Amino acid sequence: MTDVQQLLPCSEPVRFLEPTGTLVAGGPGEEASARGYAMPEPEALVEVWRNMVLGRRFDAQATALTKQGRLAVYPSSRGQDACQVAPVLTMTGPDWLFPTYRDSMALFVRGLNPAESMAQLRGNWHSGYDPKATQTGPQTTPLATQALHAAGAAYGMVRRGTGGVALCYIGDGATSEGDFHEGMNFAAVFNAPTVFVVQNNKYAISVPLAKQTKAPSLAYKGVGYGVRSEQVDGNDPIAMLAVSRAAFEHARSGGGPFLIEAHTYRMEAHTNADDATRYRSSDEVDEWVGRDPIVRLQTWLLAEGHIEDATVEEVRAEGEEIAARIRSIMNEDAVLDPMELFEHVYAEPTPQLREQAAMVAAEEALR
Ligand SMILES: Cc1ncc(C[n+]2csc(CCOP(=O)(O)OP(=O)(O)O)c2C)c(N)n1
Repeated sequence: MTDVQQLLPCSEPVRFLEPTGTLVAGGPGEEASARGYAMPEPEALVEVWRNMVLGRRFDAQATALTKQGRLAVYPSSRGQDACQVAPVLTMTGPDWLFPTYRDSMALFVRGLNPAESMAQLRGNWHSGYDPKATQTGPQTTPLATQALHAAGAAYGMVRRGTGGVALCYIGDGATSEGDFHEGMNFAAVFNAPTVFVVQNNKYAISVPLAKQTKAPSLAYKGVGYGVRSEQVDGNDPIAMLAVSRAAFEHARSGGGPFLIEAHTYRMEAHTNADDATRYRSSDEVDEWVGRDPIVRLQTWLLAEGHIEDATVEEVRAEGEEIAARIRSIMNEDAVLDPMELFEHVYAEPTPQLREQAAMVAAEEALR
């Protein structure tokens, strides 16, 4: 293969498992095999399935908490479960994660304490967890800024010789941002071990992909920077794990960054504040519900005897316990100091800020 061919994605999204839950006849194809994407072992796939089931229960609970006024906002990743789980399970000790607002399920799978990870979505604090202690950047809302954080952190890990890889999630819409360009370019030029996972869920709020890009696949955006790139069926958990493993291996072994475009779909609205029926049809949603990544893998695991009906019931029950624990955590009111509003705004507070802080302090004193 020429250098350019080594960067190019497969002509079709990599797929191991059909939406019906049977393996693709003849395997994922010559192109995918030539790129080294190998069928993962069943135990790893059971772990992906288990985490998807638990992650989805977490996601459903978080959505319910918005309806109960316990969370201010929640961007669901229901339907994107394979994208949220497989790359995170590929991470090892020295690696760092750089998530967006959409990636709460990934944080849950990473093992973050929900009381801390949900503080921001509750509107209590900028980021409730300690990025250094958890090796996880804050969930960024300014689109694509995390691409710069990830590329910089990855380069820092090379300089320090930690052997770590930075995993960066990003949305399809955010690949139109300048920060995406700068992050990709920096990572490529400095050979920074960064795995960019573009979750192409087909919409940037109400803007469909066709109004976002003319690129035949978002993976081609990586090629322009000299970044090895791939497109994957993001609702096929087997393909997501196989390609994530290759991407991490490529980055960790000095090959530089890797871009994965995961073709997937956001089954819920953009957030609880959005009405998705205004810009997409229920037929379209139903079609994607039929490609549910959990049902797909579960069907195959059951058919192959890697799990049993009892395993499904056990994991379901575990999910209910987790949901109950999250409810009780989130039903407790956090103790907040309103004066914190004025901290960390400027190194030297402006006169206006001091005046406002004095007003709030006076009101608080009357309580
Ligand atoms: C720099 C910036 N511009 C605009 C917005 C407003 N905004 C929030 S989410 C969003 C759509 C993002 O879509 P995408 O990147 O596809 O991610 P998804 O929400 O689908 O996960 C926009 C435009 C923002 N948060 N930051």
